[in-house]
Amino acid sequence: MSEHHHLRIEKPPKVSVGPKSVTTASKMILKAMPPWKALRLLGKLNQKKGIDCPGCAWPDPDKRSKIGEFCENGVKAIAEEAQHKLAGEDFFKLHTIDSLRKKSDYWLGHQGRLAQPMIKKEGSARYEPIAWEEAFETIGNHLKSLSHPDEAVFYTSGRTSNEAAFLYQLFVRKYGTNNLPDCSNMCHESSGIGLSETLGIGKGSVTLQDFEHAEVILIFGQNPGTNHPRMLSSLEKAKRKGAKIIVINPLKEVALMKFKNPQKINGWISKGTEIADLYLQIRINEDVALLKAWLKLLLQDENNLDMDFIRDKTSGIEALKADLANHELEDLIRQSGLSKEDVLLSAHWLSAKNKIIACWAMGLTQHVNAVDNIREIVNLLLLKGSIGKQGAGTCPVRGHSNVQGDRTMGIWERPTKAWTDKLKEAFNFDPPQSPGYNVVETIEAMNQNKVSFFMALGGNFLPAAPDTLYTEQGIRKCELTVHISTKLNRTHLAPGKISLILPCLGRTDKHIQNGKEQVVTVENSMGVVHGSHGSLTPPSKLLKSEPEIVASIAAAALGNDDINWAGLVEDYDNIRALIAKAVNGFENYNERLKRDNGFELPNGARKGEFNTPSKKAVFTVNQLSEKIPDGHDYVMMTIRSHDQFNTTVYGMDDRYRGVFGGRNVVFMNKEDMQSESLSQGDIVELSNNYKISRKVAGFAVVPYDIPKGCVATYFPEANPLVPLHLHARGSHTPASKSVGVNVRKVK
Ligand SMILES: Nc1nc2c(c(=O)[nH]1)N[C@H]1C(S)=C(S)[C@@H](COP(=O)(O)OP(=O)(O)OC[C@H]3O[C@@H](n4cnc5c(=O)[nH]c(N)nc54)[C@H](O)[C@@H]3O)O[C@H]1N2
Ligand SMILES: Nc1nc2c(c(=O)[nH]1)N[C@H]1C(S)=C(S)[C@@H](COP(=O)(O)OP(=O)(O)OC[C@H]3O[C@@H](n4cnc5c(=O)[nH]c(N)nc54)[C@H](O)[C@@H]3O)O[C@H]1N2
Ligand SMILES: [Mo]
Repeated sequence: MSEHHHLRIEKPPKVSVGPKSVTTASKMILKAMPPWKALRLLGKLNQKKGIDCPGCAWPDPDKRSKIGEFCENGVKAIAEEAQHKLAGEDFFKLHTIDSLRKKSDYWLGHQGRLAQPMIKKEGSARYEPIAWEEAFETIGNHLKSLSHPDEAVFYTSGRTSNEAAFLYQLFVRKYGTNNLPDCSNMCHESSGIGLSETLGIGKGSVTLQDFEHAEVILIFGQNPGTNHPRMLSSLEKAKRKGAKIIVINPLKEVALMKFKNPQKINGWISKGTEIADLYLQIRINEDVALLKAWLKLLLQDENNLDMDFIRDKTSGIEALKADLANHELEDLIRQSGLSKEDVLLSAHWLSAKNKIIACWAMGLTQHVNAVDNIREIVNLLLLKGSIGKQGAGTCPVRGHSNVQGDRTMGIWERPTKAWTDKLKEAFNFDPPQSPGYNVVETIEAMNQNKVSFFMALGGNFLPAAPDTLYTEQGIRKCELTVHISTKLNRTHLAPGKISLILPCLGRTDKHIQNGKEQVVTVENSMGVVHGSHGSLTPPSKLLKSEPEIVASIAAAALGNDDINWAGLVEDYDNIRALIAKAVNGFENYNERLKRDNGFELPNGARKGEFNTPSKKAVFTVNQLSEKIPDGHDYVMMTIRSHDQFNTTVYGMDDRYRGVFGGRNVVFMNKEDMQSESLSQGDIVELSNNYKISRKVAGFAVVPYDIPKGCVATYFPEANPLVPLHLHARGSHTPASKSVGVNVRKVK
């Protein structure tokens, strides 16, 4: 609780980005590396032939700023990775695993880059060095010893390049399992499921250019000022061209209200651009109620709708109308927590316009009815014919910089038949057909002793997952855990009986194979595939690239395999030649990559072609939010602060929400505080009681402009409260934005 000595709460600022963001980022990068290195890196960020920013998956504009595309959180992401400091043999000699567990995530992340392969042997209390070859042999032998390939699980996080991801899934399927859970399972899985079912493709349909033609942009459940800062430039441009922006979010996120563009000098001195024309402060998880209200209002007059589109391109409108007839407008508005005026005004704007873009992120995907959220947005766009035309469409804003690419490369526990058929044809083996474990199922299977081997290609599984205690218990039951990582993290500290840490090159590092510099490729949020050219000398000579590590493990586990794994990684062009053979849309991959901006993958919905069984876009009937179980007073969302990347804590401040020096806080409505007799800074315990009772203690109360009955905490501190089995219907995405909790003052 000592952290609260430093906690300072201020009024949130009125404008985002601007000069403050440049100074904050500069300070952070200069702490991590000398100025010459910082300048070199910044000049390469998101430039053609430069480094794809590991910060998020927002696409780069065709025309880029000469000084580098500045983004505060992009700079923080590379400062975090390109640290000068090293955590190697000496570091691990100093600390037992138990002593490291007592440190904060911030401390763990600031011990430098992992420098050499390490092993925790059975019964040992610490990690010690191991040679690469021995590490690969240990893994290969263990995998060969399992009685069934399904006893092994292979997790992926979304920074992994296309090359590493493709090799990984090929190896895992040749080994014989589809146990390929990934961070997507906790992230945009609900979007993928909802969009595939209704529009025939799990990805968004818009391009960056569409933002310049949109008449209305809806931004649901997303905080781009922190998580996708480069999106703000697109929104600013859209506003200048006359688009109206409607934000739907329980919190007033400052960057969605006012933004000063750091790319432009007048952005520094002006008052900033107002982003939202209307800010709908909805109650947590009541988006379907609002959407249904809009649908009802639009359906009152055919002139509001695109009747030709509905007739020619869609199916299911009658069932939708019948469902809406069961709901009263007044009830829906009341449930949303919004004022009638605001709902009517926004519906009026939607009725008059036809080019609508809907953007969303975790505020919609992490609820029990998350897939319903996405499908209800599709209903709205279909009524308006706002799909498959310029200035309109779906825009799920992805998280990790290559999370979309990893899925395109086959990282999926439920591969389609088309995918496995193509693998079979290209590689002449029988890929497993039965579905593998997703994240939630992995945790359950571990706890039931069905999993003996857990490997992670990146990420930080333990704190990212729901029900931290149960997840930790599961991981510790494994015989062997393997972590391919750049930085020390909490999952390394919950080892299986034996545990390996295999340190890899990061996005900023040069990949040299056979004396030749290599390029890796990634896919952004809008389906453009392009290269990323690391430019720094790797911090330690003992690091290997992800493709090389994966290939070496494959060779060790599969023995006499007909794929020349070592030969493949000698030149990444060889891997891309395989991808070209096995993945639709990647024909002539190597040649097309040489084009400056990369290339766009096929996207039916973008052209108004829907790859559903009926070849039509599908209207669906969706459910309103679930009630929080009795005995819980508040619904809690777990969100990101401005100083973190998922489980990586860059710093202790959340500047845009006025919170400094601490992360164990709970944002509450002032009236709720009054009724609980709570004052700012009071220390509370948060608890809940689903099937299992859970609590976290030592959270300081922060009064905030948030709807009554709703509270917010930071991820991952509040993850112990997210029940494992509270997840989205259809996608299994943990409902980490709508968890029932109680708040109790600690005397
Ligand atoms: N700097 C930085 N960049 C990142 C990340 C990071 O941690 N740091 N993470 C990356 C990843 S993996 C991802 S997935 C994205 C995440 O990007 P976001 O989705 O923007 O991240 P969250 O902080 O989870 O924010 C969710 C937003 O949804 C709102 N919200 C919560 N519940 C509801 C609801 O029921 N309805 C509505 N309408 N809104 C709701 C919250 O108030 C918040 O503004 O960012 C990516 N980029
Ligand atoms: N309660 C709650 N839980 C959530 C969320 C939430 O909003 N609320 N969000 C969910 C979401 S959207 C996501 S995406 C997941 C994130 O889950 P993960 O993707 O598993 O977690 P990260 O924190 O992004 O992973 C950070 C680690 O990745 C490693 N790393 C960084 N760069 C590289 C690299 O280039 N290569 C390799 N091999 N390793 C690297 C570092 O060791 C670092 O410690 O968390 C989910 N969990
Ligand atoms: Mo994510």
